[in-house]
Amino acid sequence: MKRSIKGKLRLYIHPEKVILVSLVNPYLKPKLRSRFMELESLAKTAGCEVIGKIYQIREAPDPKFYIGKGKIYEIKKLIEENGIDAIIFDTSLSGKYHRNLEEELGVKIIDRVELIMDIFAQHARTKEAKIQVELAQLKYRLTQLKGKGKELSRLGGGIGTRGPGEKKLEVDRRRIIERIRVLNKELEKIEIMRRERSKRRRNLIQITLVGYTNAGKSSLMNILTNSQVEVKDALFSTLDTTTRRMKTQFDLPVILTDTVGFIEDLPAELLASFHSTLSCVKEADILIEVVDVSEENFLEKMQIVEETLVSLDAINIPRIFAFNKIDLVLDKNYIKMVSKRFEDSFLISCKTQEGIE
Ligand SMILES: Nc1nc2c(ncn2[C@@H]2O[C@H](COP(=O)(O)OP(=O)(O)OP(=O)(O)O)[C@@H](O)[C@H]2O)c(=O)[nH]1
Ligand SMILES: [Mg+2]
Repeated sequence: MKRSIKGKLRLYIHPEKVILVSLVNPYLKPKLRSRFMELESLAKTAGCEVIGKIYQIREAPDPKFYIGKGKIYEIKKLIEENGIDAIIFDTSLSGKYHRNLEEELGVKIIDRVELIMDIFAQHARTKEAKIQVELAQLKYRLTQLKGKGKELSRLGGGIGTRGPGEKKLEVDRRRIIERIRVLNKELEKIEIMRRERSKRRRNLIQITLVGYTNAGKSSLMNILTNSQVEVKDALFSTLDTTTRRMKTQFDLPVILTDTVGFIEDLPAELLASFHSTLSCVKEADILIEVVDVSEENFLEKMQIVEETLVSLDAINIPRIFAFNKIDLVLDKNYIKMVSKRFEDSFLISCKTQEGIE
């Protein structure tokens, strides 16, 4: 136990030990490595220690346990040998799979959606973000309770059970519905204030930073507007919007907004709950898409940003491409060649400030 600065007693609990499980169909096998890497980053960001990784290539999931019997046996052995706290599946699992797996394995079962939401819950700072995350979590819980009268049995606390501010999430269906109603009302009030603010900004040129999570949006925001938005090598560090005046060569009234990043299979519940935070994307005059070109699969991630912009109704907004982290790239010629395919593109480094004026 340690004493925090404010003098409150805080428990420092050991990280939860987890196993990552991915099931892919044969066509998606080439994506397995990058998916596992991303799942591992998500698990680490959520504060877990990854003990094992298991994958299975199958045409279709097993009807009872999602993965095959042999894999279940392998996981059981790992649980016995290592004292595992939770198994994280790289997919959105139905309530039925959740229950069957929990009963069979006797440990907590977490899916990708819950994992992402758990990170959002831990990172939410403002009242608006907290409400949006809790709403998304509760709506997801409800979909899992569908068709069953019984409550969700969640083994233990920690990952997957946390709400914003370490509050425990509601598990009772009736109370979930009531809480969703209350949260929706609160969110409505905040949205009215946000709309007022955005009305006042109508005569300004609005530029919004978009991109995959951890691409360097907040880093670029800080450089361009001299701000101090938190920058971290973690997924979803930013969950709120920051808007600042930006200096330009032409003395135009330009404001720049930094916001939440995207990810493959961004849970629909989160996208819906965050529609007000993400309104700065749809309402922008120009978007700057920040791309981390030090990642080998950056083109795939650009495709996911593309799809997310479609679902946000922002695909027709003029876009500038900032190919970031060029300082980490050895084969700069390849990136230069790729960037030529995009009309307005810049090769930059927020670290060395190369390419940024
Ligand atoms: N080497 C290098 N690292 C960078 C560069 N730009 C950003 N980073 C690092 O990348 C990590 C993520 O940067 P952020 O600015 O927080 O990224 P973000 O897109 O705002 O991420 P989220 O808010 O989590 O979605 C941090 O560790 C940064 O220091 C760069 O040009 N070069
Ligand atoms: Mg950020």
